[in-house]
Amino acid sequence: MKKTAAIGSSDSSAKSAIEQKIFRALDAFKIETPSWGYADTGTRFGKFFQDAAAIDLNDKLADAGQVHALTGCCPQVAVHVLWDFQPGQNPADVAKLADAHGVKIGAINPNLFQDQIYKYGSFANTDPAIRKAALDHTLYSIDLAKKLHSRNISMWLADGVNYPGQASIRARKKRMEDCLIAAHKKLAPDQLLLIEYKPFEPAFYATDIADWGMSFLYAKKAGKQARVLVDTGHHYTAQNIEQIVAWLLAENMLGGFHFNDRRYADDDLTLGSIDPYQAFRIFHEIHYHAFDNGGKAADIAYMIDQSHNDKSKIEATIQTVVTAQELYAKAALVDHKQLAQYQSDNSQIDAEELLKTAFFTDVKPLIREWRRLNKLPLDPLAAHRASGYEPAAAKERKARRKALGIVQGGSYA
Ligand SMILES: [Mn+2]
Repeated sequence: MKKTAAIGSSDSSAKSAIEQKIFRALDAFKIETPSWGYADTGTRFGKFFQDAAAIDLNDKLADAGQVHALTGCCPQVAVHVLWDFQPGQNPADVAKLADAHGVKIGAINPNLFQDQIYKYGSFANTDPAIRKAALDHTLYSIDLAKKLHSRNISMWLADGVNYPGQASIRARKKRMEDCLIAAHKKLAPDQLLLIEYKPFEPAFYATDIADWGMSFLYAKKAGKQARVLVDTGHHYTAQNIEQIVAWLLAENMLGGFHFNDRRYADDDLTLGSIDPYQAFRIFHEIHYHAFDNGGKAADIAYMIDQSHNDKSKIEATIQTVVTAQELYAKAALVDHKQLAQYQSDNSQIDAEELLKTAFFTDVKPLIREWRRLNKLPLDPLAAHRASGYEPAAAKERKARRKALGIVQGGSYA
């Protein structure tokens, strides 16, 4: 039985093979950070405010720039249209602002869940005027994305109903489809419409896009440029997420991820804090798919969607990114040829051990080496703390809040 060499092995060719796999994985791996992850966010019970939390888009982009400068793998920032753009704001100015902070605007997220008109849904609403308002905002978002050269329009449709009998589930499905088809028609040829799903919350009886199968069918109906977006927190606890990922890869329908970790529901905890093996298994399916595809990796948007109510937002983002790099690199260590052989032989223990060996390999020394070669800090979190960025931001933002009359208070998100 072939053994996977550990790092530090006397077999230098095996060591260099591991090094090559890790460096290649890290060179390719980019993950988008969310603008909202730098601002005060919380739970539905309350927010705990932080002096260093971003106040405006400039702050958010500055924080994202800090994360990218230290990690070298977060060149793009996802934005929410209503949280980040002022009405009538020139997109070119926003692009310039991002440039000034060393980042680019990434996925554009329309806001179809917060306005009062969306009490009974947006695209699935019975009222044609509300559906039109939702569609108009989506088309505006698509246009904004065109001007910002953003490829991904990320659709989080929180539509759903709370009580049995309240709505025709089939009629809601049809209205949702019609709006998605109308939105898809306005995409530029290089744009993608990513459709996110979630089993429950905010609706607690029937969510209109409750699982990956519904997202998949909506995407197929919408058109060729629609894909499924997998938010790792949007599954029931026992769900096998990597199996969903493998299916979507096989069907060329995986558009991207919103990464976060969870223990109970959509907890929005830091990636890898609860179940790092889960994220590893997802990355494994992606690497294995690339192996079977002649080494060509699927074009997937890796994004973070987390809410840090009590952790420092920038530190938590750096922690997430570093963890994502480690798990992606570990998953790249799986010997796919050997795995395929074990699978064909039904050698289940050997196959399983191959995954576990990769997972338990300490990739940190080689990731540090990759950082050194790329002129990045060897320890991004330590470098961030040493930079004094956060205390300075806290001081300046606290004073600016005071000058602007912004009161951090209230108990409801
Ligand atoms: Mn999400």
